[in-house]
Amino acid sequence: MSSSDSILRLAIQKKGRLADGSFELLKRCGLTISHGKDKLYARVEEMPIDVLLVRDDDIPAFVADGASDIGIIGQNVYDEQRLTGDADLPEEPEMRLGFSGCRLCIAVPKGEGYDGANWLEGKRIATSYPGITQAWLKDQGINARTVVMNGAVEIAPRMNIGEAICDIVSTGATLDANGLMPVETIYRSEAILIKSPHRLSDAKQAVFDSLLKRIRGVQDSRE
Ligand code: PRT
Ligand code: ZN
Repeated sequence: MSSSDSILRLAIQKKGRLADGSFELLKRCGLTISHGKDKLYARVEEMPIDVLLVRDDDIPAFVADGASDIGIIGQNVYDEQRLTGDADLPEEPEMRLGFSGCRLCIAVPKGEGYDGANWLEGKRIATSYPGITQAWLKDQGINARTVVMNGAVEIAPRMNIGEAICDIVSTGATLDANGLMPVETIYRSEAILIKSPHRLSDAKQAVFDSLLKRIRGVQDSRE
């Protein structure tokens, strides 16, 4: 058996709002990783696991393709790619991990007479999450256009790109600083563990099972 058949590959975010929680989880699992700042790979010392350090947006496709066996990703990014991307992703994550929590909110300029979801009828909503936003609009029976922006969504109303936005909110400070107020919470997210739909070799499956056991142990000790 070649080593690539027995070493489990885990993709995590290299740097950002998921990275700290992901490294912390591994540490609490009793796993040490040697990780150079500019490296793409790190190796877990205690178990045959290679850690791929990448941009979060790339993780679902890596896992769908089997380039990585498992990954840690924000549920928001996962569901958006599931709804709008072409990767073949299972509907249910393997496990919810409880960190990097946030919500997706519709927000409008302060002082707008927002009086419920019908206010959005016929309007333009700027967002990086057109899939999740349109799914919610459909559920509400509302027709509105989504205008896709990949960053700085909060400036859209001022630039007259949209009458409303739908973006990630955690403290609400960003909305407030931009003269916006949240009016609907349409989605709640946290970090999730996802697994490739491709069958793992027996050796990898055994490593995965013992990793899951360690993660469950960490989560039980928190409750
Ligand atoms: O470089 P890379 O592509 O890997 O990272 P990224 O910049 O795409 O993502 P990153 O690290 O910012 O976020 C990764 C994931 O963390 C997101 O997909 C969410 O699942 C989760 N998360 C948790 C957040 C936040 N909290 C958050 N506050 N993601 C983004 N934000 C941003 C939000 O976009 C807005 O600009 O923070 C701002 C709002 O924060 P408040 O506190 O002002 O409300
Ligand atoms: Zn990203």
